[in-house]
Amino acid sequence: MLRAGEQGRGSRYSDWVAHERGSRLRWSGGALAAALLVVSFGVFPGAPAGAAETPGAGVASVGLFDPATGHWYLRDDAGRTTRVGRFGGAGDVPLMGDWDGDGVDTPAVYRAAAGRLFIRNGRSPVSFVHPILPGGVPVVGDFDGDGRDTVSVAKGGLLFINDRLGTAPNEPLILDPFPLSVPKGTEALIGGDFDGDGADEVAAVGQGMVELLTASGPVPWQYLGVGLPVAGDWDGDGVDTLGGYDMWRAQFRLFGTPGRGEPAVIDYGAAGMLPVAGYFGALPGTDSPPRYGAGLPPMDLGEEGPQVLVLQQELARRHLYRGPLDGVFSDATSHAVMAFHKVMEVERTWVWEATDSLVMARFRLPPLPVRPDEPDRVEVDLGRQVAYVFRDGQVVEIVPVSSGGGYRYYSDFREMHVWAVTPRGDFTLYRHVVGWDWVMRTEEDTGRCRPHSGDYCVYSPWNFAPWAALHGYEPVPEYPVSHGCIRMTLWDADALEDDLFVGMPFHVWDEYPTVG
Ligand SMILES: [Ca+2]
Ligand SMILES: [Ca+2]
Ligand SMILES: [Ca+2]
Ligand SMILES: [Ca+2]
Repeated sequence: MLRAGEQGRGSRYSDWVAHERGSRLRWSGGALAAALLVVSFGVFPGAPAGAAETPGAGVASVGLFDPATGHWYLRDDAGRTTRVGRFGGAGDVPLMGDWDGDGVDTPAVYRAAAGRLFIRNGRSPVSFVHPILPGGVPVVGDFDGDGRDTVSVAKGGLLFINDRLGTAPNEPLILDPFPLSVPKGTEALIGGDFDGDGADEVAAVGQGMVELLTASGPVPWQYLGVGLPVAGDWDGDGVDTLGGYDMWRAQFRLFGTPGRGEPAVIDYGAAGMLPVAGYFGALPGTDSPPRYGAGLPPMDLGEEGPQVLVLQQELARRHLYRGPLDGVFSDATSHAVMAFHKVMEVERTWVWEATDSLVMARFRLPPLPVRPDEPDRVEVDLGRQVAYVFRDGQVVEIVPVSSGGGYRYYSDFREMHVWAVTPRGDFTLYRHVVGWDWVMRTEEDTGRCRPHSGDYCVYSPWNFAPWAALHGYEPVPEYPVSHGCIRMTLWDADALEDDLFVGMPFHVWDEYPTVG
């Protein structure tokens, strides 16, 4: 058993390599339970929970990678910064590890699209390039406890641990034959010696929840909350614990033993930078820190990376986003950003603007009608062009919509000129068809339309009046454009299938007056 305040990683490794080699990740359920007890209830009473300021060679530090410049800002315990690089760039996942086993962690980047791992050792400009699984989620760790960190990549719900790929050229990839299963919805993997036995385990993080990956499957472990995960031995007790980098606050929060004490908070951050952690060794510490700045950088359609994931998480938390949390600025992400702009009454653009982080900081819903006798209902705000879905008295979805454009047009169905106007008032959803459907007139109409043959079709309509439904359609622009129906995106129509029901109250209004 380790003592509190056990020294540095280098000595720990040399002590442990002999008897820990080959122990691997194949914990039995019982061994894991025992390990979890150690972690959860703490057998190190002398260990200050989450005290990152404890001096000593064995204390991990945090840093930031700037994808825009390839610079790495490494922060030491005294808060001084050493800048290294340039190494890596936009789209790269920054990693830190002790690739050569000298006790000092150095950078690597995982270039997912290309399936390449670039490893840099020390301050040498030489880096080693290894082919590696593309399009996966990387994790660094010393999984076999030999003192050298390696990179493994999870894909398709499986993580094959790899104990090679370091600072030797042309090192063959030797994957462990027993893959660990990775939970669905995993956003990041993080390696660390969470039980202090000298070999690293892998934790999976998704929606702020952390699960430990074991040979017998993922095991729920702790709640991390908002932030990109890092791990390290912040207090030098020989046990790694988690931390999170909160981009919105430009702040690291370093946790100690789960459930014990408050996290240590380090204000260190800059918009657009990504967190790393490790044992950086003796650094000069004479460089300027990155210019402090909270929030996310501007982002465009098609952009990928952790900052996009952080944005998706926040939009989902605000009920604006119903797509996958995959770090890809997709159409669904773009429409969620549009909904955000509509709700906040700022310029209706499809991209994340430089000023949007400040807008998000003051995000709140506009005044909405109070209807205590209608806990489940829809409120359509034609002024902002959004629909609010209430369940149990709470807004559970904010949906960008496009309503009647206010122009006059000839209707083939009704064989007359009509105005493209959405009816206002208090209604009830009375008819629903799943999938593509004609523009419906009566309850007897059935879905027979062919969406690509020139028929005027709508997707999964919810009628609230004759000729008027909330339905899926393409496109859903930022302004009112429909013939009188209320358009939403096809994916929102699918996502709302479980939120809406026939008989649900449905209210349509232009502007809800602010009280007072
Ligand atoms: Ca090293
Ligand atoms: Ca190793
Ligand atoms: Ca371990
Ligand atoms: Ca620790």
